[in-house]
Amino acid sequence: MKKSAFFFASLCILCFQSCYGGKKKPAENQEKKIIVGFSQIGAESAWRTCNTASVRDAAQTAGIQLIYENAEQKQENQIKAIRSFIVYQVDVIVFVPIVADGWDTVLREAKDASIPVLVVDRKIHTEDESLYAGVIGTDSEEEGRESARFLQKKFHTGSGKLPKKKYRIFEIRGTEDSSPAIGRAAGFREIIGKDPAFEIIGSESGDFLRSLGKEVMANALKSYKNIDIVYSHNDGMTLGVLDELAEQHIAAGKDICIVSIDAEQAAIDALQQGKLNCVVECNPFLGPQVMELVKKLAAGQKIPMLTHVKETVFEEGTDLSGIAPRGY
Ligand code: GZL
Repeated sequence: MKKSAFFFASLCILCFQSCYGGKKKPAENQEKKIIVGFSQIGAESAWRTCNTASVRDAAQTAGIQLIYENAEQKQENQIKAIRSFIVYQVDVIVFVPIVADGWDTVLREAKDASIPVLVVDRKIHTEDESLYAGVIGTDSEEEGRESARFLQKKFHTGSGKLPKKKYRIFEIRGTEDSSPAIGRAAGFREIIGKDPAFEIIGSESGDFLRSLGKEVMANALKSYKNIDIVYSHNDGMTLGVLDELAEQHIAAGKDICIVSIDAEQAAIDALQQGKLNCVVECNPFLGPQVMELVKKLAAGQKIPMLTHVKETVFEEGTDLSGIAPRGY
């Protein structure tokens, strides 16, 4: 290589190192610290904030260096963050996909850089499963089915006797095109859609936000007569529903039956006060299990393609006194 070309190439590498720092080599006898790039959706709900804290605390406990990027609810920010992790040559990339589609290109770049990717909480749609090492999260379809099973129990259907009129359900969905919104809608319909005692009269997205949950509920009350049931995809939006019903002097949990998902403390409190009828748990405390999987990936080991965390259902009319503090 000519001297000038060599000089130019060296200059590029130096500039690159100064921009991104590049991975530091450990001192002789120092154990190499695992470096993880973590792209999180943002802070749209108490669940998300708790999930972020769980991952960050677990990284600290495990002695893993975490480079944390908050995408502020934008997929393009997540893609930029993943690209920066690749340039930095992290050992493992961990990300929560805000929506299910649109990840193949950047995940192929990570694969080409031989950096394993762990998908956390939400899922992605891809034809090429080799683009990620595995996913650990919650079973959104089952959360939707559990919500439907509670309604069947409460309204005594499944026994063949049909009510004089169908029970009218209004659904408030989570973030459009996100795997929890898709899964919770599909799981719910798998059961309710086959039950002639119910009809879903309307469905709008509240984007997992309390403010939009309130707005969507206000619009639904204007647009539909006799809503019997509200099925809300997360507690944040449900708290917005409760805000709106209180303003309109509608007795939540009595005039309208409400089923919600997450099980944050405020929702459990509302359940115990009779303002909610069923709360399906969605577990945000994924941090410790994420770090166990990270260690395996950093050591070049395989991990399961899918790990679902355990979840439970809290229902009215059962002993609610024993519910442990939710931690968020
Ligand atoms: C579900 C998670 C959802 C929660 C919401 O796995 O992605 O996102 O249900 C959160 O509260 O905003």
